Amino acid sequence: MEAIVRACATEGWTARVAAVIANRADAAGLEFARQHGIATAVVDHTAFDSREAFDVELARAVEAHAPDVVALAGFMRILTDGFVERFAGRLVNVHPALLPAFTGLHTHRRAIEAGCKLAGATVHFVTPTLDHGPIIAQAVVPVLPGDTPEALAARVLEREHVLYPRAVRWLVHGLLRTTDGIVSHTRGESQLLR
Ligand code: NHR
Repeated sequence: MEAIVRACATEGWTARVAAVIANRADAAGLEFARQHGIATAVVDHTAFDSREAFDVELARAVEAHAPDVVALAGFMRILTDGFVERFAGRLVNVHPALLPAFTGLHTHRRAIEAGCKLAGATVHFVTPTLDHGPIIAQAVVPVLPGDTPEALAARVLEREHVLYPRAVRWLVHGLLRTTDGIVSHTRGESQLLR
């Protein structure tokens, strides 16, 4: 999230970050947002009886800012179909694995245990099926001998901080086209970050 805020400010995007919204009042990104004059909101999922009820309120909080793009950044609650469909085509996530491999949690440990020599991160459109939306961009890193999940996570995260702002900028600037579930950059920029 911080990388997106910084890229937006320093790269002259024709956009601004309208709001930072969290489900936890102690999310570190909220303080960062306040310090940068960005509106914040908290929708506490523990205050709702169901995922549907939480997502209705979350959607209300998001729509209050009329965003063109909604970027999940460290957001850890699985979203209902209703929420995802409402923001279809403008809802994106960065997942710390080379999708479609290693959806879900503990991706780095699972990649090491599988003996993978490559790992990475994927920016994708969010669809109702978890970690399954059309792939916008991927970054690859090596898995090194003796890697721990923590060491691999740090290597991947460093690339996520380059990859995700770039992908969000493309979306904001209308440079992406999706055909039959395949996302392409309209000017042919590489969607693979090495
Ligand atoms: N929602 C939908 N519908 N589709 C996706 O692809 C989503 C999503 C919500 C979040 C981010 C994803 C990640 O990149 C994301 C993608 C949380 C979980 C999870 O199991 C899974 C994937 C992701 C985020 N969450 C648990 C839950 O019950 C809670 C886990 C926790 O609180 O630590 O929601 O990592």
